[in-house]
Amino acid sequence: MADDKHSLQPSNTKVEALDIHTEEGRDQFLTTNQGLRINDNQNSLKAGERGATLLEDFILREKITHFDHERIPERIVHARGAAAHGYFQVYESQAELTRAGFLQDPNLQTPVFVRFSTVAGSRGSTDLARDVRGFAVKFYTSEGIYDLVGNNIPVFFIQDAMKFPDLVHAVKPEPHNEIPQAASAHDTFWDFISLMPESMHMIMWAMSDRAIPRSYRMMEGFGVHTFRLINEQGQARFVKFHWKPLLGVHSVAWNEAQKISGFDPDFHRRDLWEAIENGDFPEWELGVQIVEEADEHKFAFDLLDPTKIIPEELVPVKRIGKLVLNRNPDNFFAETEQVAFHPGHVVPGIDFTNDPLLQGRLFSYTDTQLKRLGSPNFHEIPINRPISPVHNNQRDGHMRQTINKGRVSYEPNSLGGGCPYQAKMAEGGFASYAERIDAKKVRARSRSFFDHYSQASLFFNSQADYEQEHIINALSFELGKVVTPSIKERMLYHLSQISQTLAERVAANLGLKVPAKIKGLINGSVPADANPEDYQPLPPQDQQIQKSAALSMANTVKDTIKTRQIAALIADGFDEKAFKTVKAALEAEGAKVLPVATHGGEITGNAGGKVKADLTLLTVASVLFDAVLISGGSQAITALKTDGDAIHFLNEAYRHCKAIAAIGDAKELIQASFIGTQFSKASNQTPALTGVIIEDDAAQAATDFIQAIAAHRAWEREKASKVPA
Ligand code: HDE
Repeated sequence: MADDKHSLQPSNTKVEALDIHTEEGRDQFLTTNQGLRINDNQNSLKAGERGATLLEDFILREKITHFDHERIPERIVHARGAAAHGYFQVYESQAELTRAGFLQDPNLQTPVFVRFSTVAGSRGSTDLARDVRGFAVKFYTSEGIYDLVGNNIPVFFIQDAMKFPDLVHAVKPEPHNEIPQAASAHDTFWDFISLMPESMHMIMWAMSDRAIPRSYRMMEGFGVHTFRLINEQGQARFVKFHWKPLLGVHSVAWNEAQKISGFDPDFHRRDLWEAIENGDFPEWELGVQIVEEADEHKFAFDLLDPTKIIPEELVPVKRIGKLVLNRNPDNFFAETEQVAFHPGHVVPGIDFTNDPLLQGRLFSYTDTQLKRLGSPNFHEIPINRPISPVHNNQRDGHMRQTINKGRVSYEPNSLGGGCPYQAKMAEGGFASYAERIDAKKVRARSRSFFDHYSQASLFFNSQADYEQEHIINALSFELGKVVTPSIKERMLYHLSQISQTLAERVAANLGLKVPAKIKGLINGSVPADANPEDYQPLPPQDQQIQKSAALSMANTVKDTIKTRQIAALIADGFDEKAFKTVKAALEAEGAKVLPVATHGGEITGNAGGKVKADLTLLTVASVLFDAVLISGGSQAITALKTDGDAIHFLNEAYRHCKAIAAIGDAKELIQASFIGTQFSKASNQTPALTGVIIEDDAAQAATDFIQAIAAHRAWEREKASKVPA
């Protein structure tokens, strides 16, 4: 009888006699979920070797039943995400602003779990979709969980939660054919948007490069809504939350984003994971914009309107602490998938405002977790458990983990000694901010929410030339994919309210004219027959900001190349000395130099040294890197010059405005590529050659290359030349 199933173990598995009474011994064996050791995991129980499988096979049934139930509903929005553990530490006590415990002590590190996400695509979609990114932070504070559930864009599409299901239905794949996945470039989205003028500010952001980040580590985060901070004395102030990445805010090019989606749909997820594995811990500073209660009405926009920012020129962002992500999850499902955020998870000292979008969110998130995680006990899933103790009289329910003791499950009680008690404020009890309310019950929107274009214009006008160009191209791409002409026309009208140039440029690309007027706008607050000019109270001139430097990514941090991925194109015979010199210089600045070779295995340099090439031109593409280094070596350059993939690699990196360094005879490879055509045209100073370093001296090349990589992209090249790649 073949009962010694150890003999079925793969031959390289070491099987030793273990003491089954030790933990180690017990851990060695495959068991059922009831702890029964399994003797055969290869064959189901049959009526004879060639017979039918028996219903009796409880081991098979348990295994397959569990498998059948492995999937839970994905998030209706933000389904695709990646997350990491870390900590938050305040720089100095914020007691003056808030009584929140985790914002008091600069020596305290509060554990956090942060999940980044795209919004529209499903779980298996691509990271590089043009989309808003979620930026949700769970703080495990000693006073309970605090969730700051924000986005990488500081405003939102709609002003009232009532419109959220419509917005999401419009952007998701169209219901009749489930097309397109993870894309807003289709009729239903733009149909809805073109009927919602309040979305125009957000549209400017979503069509900008903010919607195609280089990395989760290089995006800003925003709480979006105005919240309240309340200090020990009960004094309240308005607050907007910001996350500022220390590596700066950077994006990729749209053409690049589309290609990355094919080459590596996990690009952002992998980037986050690898940075943390490499010890390059992503960091952000928490910023606050504080507005005194007395100043609530001093702005040209309403603080409660989530389609508006507070320009940093009006209220500066004060950086009060640092977020560091330093540990990857152990298990994607257990942590990243099961984490349950909720803007209503607050701690004493942080409170809400009447932003009508925020108010709706306060209901939605618990509801969605009940559906998605299946039970009101989702707070007991390890990733959702507060570190502070939970004591209440809630009981039972699906998958209850806590074993509550005793017979008392009500309050007030005397049988349980009155426990658990309510906490007074002085004992850390949460008491909602006693905002004075004296109002009629209405379904309406305040007129102070009606200016839909000023801040959209502010955003567009604040962009650098090349950023405006990208917005024009993005809108032309998206509306170019729209089939219904009236939708495009409505959008052109709205764009003309933001910037006439913007509207005309997009119209020219679409082969349409900008309409002077459009009828029938409906946005829930504006009568269908209203003339837009009648209902847009423009802010007083002295309160209008024409440009805000903080809105342009051109003004971001550009002094570091930390964690940048540099492709070193090599082939046998490469110039080892130059390669080593530049590699050492880049690595000293924290960049990663990754040899990309003509073949796998070992590549032999011109002095006989060997480099292991994990990446080859067959497996990777330029879009997966920030910059390209070619170290020269005549034999290598001869091989690369005749390799179509190598030439394409260079052309494409050039098209996407990346830094390129060629040392010594590597210049020949540059000349064999499209970049060579730019040399014949002009001198080294032309914008077409910004960020292209051609040098004989490796040390000098390294210095110039580092500067060019830190600038992130030489976007001025886009204007100078059109590249066939
Ligand atoms: Fe969300 N949102 N949202 N949202 N949201 C969800 O909750 C919702 C809004 C945001 O990584 C859902 O657990 C409504 C604004 C992030 O797990 C759901 C409204 C902002 C995440 C939901 C909004 C966000 C979500 C889906 C309008 C930026 C991902 C799954 C009233 C401030 C969190 C889930 C994660 C997730 C509802 C608007 C950010 C359905 C009803 C504005 C980052 O509950």
